[in-house]
Amino acid sequence: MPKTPRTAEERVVNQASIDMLKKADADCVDTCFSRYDSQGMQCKFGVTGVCCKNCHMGPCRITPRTPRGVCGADADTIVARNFLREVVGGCAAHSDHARHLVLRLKAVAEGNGGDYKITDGKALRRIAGQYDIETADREEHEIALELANTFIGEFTAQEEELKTLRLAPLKQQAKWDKAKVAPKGIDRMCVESMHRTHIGVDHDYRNLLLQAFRTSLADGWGGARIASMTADILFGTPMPVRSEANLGVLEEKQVNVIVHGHEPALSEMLAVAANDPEIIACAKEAGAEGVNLAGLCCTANEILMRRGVPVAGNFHQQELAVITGAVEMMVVDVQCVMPSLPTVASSYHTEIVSTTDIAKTIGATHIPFKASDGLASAKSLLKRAIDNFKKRDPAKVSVPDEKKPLVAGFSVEAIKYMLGGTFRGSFRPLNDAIIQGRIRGVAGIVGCNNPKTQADSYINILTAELIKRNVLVLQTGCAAQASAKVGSMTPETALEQAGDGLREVCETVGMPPVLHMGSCVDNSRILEAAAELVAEGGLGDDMGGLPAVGVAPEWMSEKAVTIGCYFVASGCDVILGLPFHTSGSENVSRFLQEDAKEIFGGAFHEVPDPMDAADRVLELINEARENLGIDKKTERKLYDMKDRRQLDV
Ligand code: NFS
Repeated sequence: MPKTPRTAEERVVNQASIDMLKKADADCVDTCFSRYDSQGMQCKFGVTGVCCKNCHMGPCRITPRTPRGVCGADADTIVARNFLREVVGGCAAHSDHARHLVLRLKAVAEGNGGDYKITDGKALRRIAGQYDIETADREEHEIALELANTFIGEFTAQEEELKTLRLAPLKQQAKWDKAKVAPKGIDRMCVESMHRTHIGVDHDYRNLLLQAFRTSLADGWGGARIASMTADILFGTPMPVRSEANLGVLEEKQVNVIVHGHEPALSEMLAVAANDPEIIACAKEAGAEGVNLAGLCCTANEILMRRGVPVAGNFHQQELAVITGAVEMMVVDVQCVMPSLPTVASSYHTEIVSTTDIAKTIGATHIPFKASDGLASAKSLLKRAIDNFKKRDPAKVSVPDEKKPLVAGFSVEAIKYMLGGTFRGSFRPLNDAIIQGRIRGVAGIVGCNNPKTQADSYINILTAELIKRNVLVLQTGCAAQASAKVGSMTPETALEQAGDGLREVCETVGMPPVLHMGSCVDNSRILEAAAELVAEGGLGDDMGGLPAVGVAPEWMSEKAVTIGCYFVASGCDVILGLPFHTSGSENVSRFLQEDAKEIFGGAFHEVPDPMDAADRVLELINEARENLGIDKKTERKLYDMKDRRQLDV
C-alpha cells in the first residue's frame, strides 16, 4: 500500500526545494520523495537486518517461528554479516576514490600527469615527512613518487598494518592493538570481509563486528585520509574562501553546468575550463552571458573548498536542480548519483553526462573523461553544454532565488592559521577555549540527506541549537551544505546565533561557528583535527576522552555506516538520526551501542529527534569534561580591549 504522499513542505524544509518539488508535481516528474512515498511500508526484514541472501539456499528471513536460516545462521550472524557488508561498501567507495587520486599523483610524479601537477609542494613535503620519507634536498617529483608508492602500499599490504594509522594518537593506536583491530592493507580488508561473510565462514557476531570496525579504520585512517591528503597535494590545501549555496546559484542568463559526484580530478579541470576565454567567447556566441559552473553533493564540496565554486545543492536536490529547467548539462562521476537523473532530465533539455567507465546509467550520454588530456576533455564537455543552451525551453525555466553566502575551506591547516597566523599557527587557542569552557566541546555533524525525513531539517535544528549552547560545529558533506543554505557558515552568524563563549572566540578569530571541512572523504580532516586537539595537550591523551561527538542526522549511504564506525573506533560517540538495519539482533545492537564504548571509548546512539540529540551531545560533552576535570564553571565576564589582547586567540 503506497503511503499518502507527503506535501512538499513535509518533504523538505528549504524554500528553494519546496518550490522545485511543487514544480516537479506540475511537470509530472517523479523525485526520490515521491518514489519513497510510493514504496509504502518498507520490508521489515530488510529494515531489521534479518534477511540473508548470501547463498542460494535462501533468501532466508528470521522470524520467531523460523529463528534460523537454512544453513543454521541465527539473527545475530545474519545481522552482523549484513552490517559488515555495508561497511565494506563504504570503505571500498572512499578507498577506490583515493586510489584514483594516488594513481594520478604517481602519473604526475613520473611526468605523465598531462594537465595535472603538484599544486601544493608544502603539503607534499609535510605529508611525506609524516611517512618518514626523506624530503631534504629532493625534487618534488622524487618525493611525490615515493609517497605515491607508499600510498599504493597501503592498498596492497598483505601482512603489514596500515602506516597511516600512525597519524593517530599513540593511546588510540594502543587501543586498536589491544582489540586487535588495526587493519592491514585496504584491499585485503575489503576482500577478507567479503570472504568472512560468505556462507559458512565467520559466524560469531562479535568477530564479524570487530572486522567491521577494522575495515572502517582502513577507510578513516586509510582510504579517506589518503584521498584528502592526495587531493591537497594535487589541487591545493583548502584555505578560507567565500561562496554561495542553494539552487539560486543557477543563472538564468548563463549556460549552467553542474558537476555532481565525488572525485575532484574532473571537477577541477572543469573549474579551470569554465574560466577559459575561448569557452566564455563560445558561450557569448550562443547568446548566453557566460558559463556558470556549480556543484552538487561532495564534488561540490571539493571545488568549493579549493576554488569557491558555488554549491547548487546537496543530495536531495540533485533532481530538483534539473527540474529548474535551467541546467544545460550535469556531469557526473561516481557515488550518490541517482539513477533517476536521465528520466528526470527527459522532461527538460538537460543532458546527463557520465564520465567514468565504472559508473554508467542508461539514458545518460557516456563520454569517458580523458585525464591524460584533462583540460581539453573538460573544454569539449563545456562546448557541448553551450550547444545545448539553445534547446532550453524558457517556459519550463524556474530558478528559485534563494541562495546564502558562506565561508568554507577549513582544512586543519586553515584552522591552525586562523587561530594563530602563519608563524604561531596551532590549536592551542582552541584547546584553551575548550578548557576554559568558552567552547563546551566540538560536534562533527556529517552525512547525507534521506527522503525518509524532512530534508535538512534535523541538520539545521541541531546545528542551530548546538552553536547556541557554545558547541563548535565541524561539518562535511551534505550536512555542511544544509547549513550553508541557511547561512550558518558566515562569521556574522556567530554574532547572531552563537552562545556568548563561542561568539567571543569566533569574533576574535573571525571564523564562523560552523566550519565547513569539506567532502565526505574529508571526514578524515575531522579525525585529524581531533588528533591535533589531543597532541596540543590539556585535553587528555586519546581521542576517546575529548569533549567531542559525531552526529549523522540524515544519513543513508553505506559510506555513512563506515564513517560512523571509524569515528566510534577512534573513540568518538556517534549519534544517528536514523537507525542502522540491525534491530533484528539484540546482541548486535548492544555491541554497537554499549560494548563498543568499552573497547574503543565511543559507541552509537540512536536519537531520532534533533532537540533530544542536542541534549545528548551536551550530556556526552559534559561527561567528557568531567572526566578531564575541566567541568568547573568559569565566571562570565565582558572583555575590553586589554583583556582581549591577553586572550590566547
Ligand atoms: Ni557523504 Fe552521503 Fe553523498 Fe557526500 Fe552527500 S549523500 S555519505 S555527504 S554526497 S558522500
